[in-house]
Amino acid sequence: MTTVTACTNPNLALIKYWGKKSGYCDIPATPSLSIALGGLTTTTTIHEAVEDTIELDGRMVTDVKIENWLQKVRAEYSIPPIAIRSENDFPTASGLASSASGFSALTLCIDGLFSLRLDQQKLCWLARQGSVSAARSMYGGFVSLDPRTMETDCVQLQNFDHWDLRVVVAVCDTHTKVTSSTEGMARTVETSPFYSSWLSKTDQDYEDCKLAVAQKNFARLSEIAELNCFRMHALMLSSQPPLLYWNQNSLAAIGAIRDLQTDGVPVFLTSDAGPQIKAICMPESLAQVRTVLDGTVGVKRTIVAEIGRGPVVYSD
Ligand code: 2P0
Repeated sequence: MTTVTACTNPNLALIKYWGKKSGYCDIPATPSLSIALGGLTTTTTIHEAVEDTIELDGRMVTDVKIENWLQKVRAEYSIPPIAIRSENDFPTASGLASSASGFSALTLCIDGLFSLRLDQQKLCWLARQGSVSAARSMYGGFVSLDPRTMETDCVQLQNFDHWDLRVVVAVCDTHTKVTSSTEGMARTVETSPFYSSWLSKTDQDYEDCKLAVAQKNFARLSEIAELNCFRMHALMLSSQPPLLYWNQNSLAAIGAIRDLQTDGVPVFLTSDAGPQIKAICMPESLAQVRTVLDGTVGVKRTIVAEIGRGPVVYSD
């Protein structure tokens, strides 16, 4: 085997991770629950080389996050220099967590090429050393990452075909974000007077969301996921200096989704550490939701995803 390729999906959290456990860089403070974004793929290929090289979306780059991650991996396993080539079939500046799909794909490539044969929890642990949310991209479907368990378990709660939901991403800005998630959440933990409330509320949001997903209760899921998203953005805003990830186009997209809800369309929104707004709906409302967001002044484009099936790995 000379090369290994892994294809993974980015993921979208319905219950958010914002803040690490005190003293750790790889353990979230609260449980999160995400969906794999099918139709959006990161494809990563690696092979042995004379020195480490990284090619991202066709360009040779220096990537400190990947280099630091490789150092951590080599502290555990004997890994020779590798050439990495990684491509996203979705825009990197679209706010679609390419670090999650990127680190999960890279983890699977290393496991495959060097026959590490790691079990699923160890793979998730390794991916988390790059980006905590990368552990969730190790699975398709509905996924939970729970730090309250012994191993900080990352598990698939439901397979991709459990519930046919669609996601419409309203791209509201195409520039790279100013404050990274890592930096932003560290600032929140240090400075927000509301961080302890966030910690005490998220466990319940997570349990409620898990139940709504199991029961396929769209109305309940809408309520909990929006609440959790707005709580996270309120928390970000309460940091010092404040973290405002939205722009006027994000507010226009939120307004458009609110209008759809007022008209009785089953749709809800969520948003991460960036300006993009994501609308989640049932397949029968997809065309209407997309048309409205495409027609909203300020929305640059829309991207549609379904529930993803999870990673695929192959070798040559
Ligand atoms: C999430 N985010 O649960 C939340 C919502 C952003 C907002 O996971 O520091 O890129 O590398 O662990 O994994 C972004 O966090 O940050 C994230 P690090 P990561 O999806």
